[in-house]
Amino acid sequence: TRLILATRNAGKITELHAILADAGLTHDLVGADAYPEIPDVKETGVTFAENALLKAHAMAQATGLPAVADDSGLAVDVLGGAPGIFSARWSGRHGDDTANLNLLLAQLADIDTPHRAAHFACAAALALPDGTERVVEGRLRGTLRHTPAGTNGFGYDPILQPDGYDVTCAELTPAEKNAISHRGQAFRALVPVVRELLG
Ligand code: ITT
Ligand code: NA
Repeated sequence: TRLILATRNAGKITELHAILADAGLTHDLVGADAYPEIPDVKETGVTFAENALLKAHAMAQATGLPAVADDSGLAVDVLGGAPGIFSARWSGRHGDDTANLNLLLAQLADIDTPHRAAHFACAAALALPDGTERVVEGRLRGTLRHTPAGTNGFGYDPILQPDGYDVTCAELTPAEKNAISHRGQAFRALVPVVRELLG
């Protein structure tokens, strides 16, 4: 069966293929780029879960196929949880990872390490064409570096050092990151739900 990955973020798609295959999902996974005619839904939700459901439902409705979606971001304690759902466009330029990361580092320049706690959050949603929906969440807690390190991953990976590690997410291998990440946790929890609803 075909299962649509309702995202156009290349970093997410790479991770989702690995996470879902490792979890034993045998569905034919197809990214949103296979459907260029389907417009991106407006992310009008106020939580990761709401936005993930919006994206999954839009794709399931438009294609008539089951879809999973990911809404995710970085929540910084000292910023009251920002950038949060605005992580992809924190600088004003949607998807400009470098600009977003650099703006955040500038905003936190005077904050010292004990006060740089943050976490990645991911909501993983499944929607069926009949309107059935499920959503689960995962988190990865850590501390923000002052200087980026590492070239793996995407987004804010070069500045988040997971708790218990002395490297950033961008210095982990893809397999190491997926084993502990917000996205890995959320989508591994979604797999039994996919199996239950799709077979
Ligand atoms: P889609 O809506 O098409 O899925 P998007 O990039 O707009 O793509 P989001 O609105 O969920 O997706 O934004 C997620 C942003 O949060 C992403 O651009 C990164 O900046 C950040 N982010 C999410 N997961 C991350 C991860 O694993 N590592 C680093 N940064 C991450
Ligand atoms: Na979003």
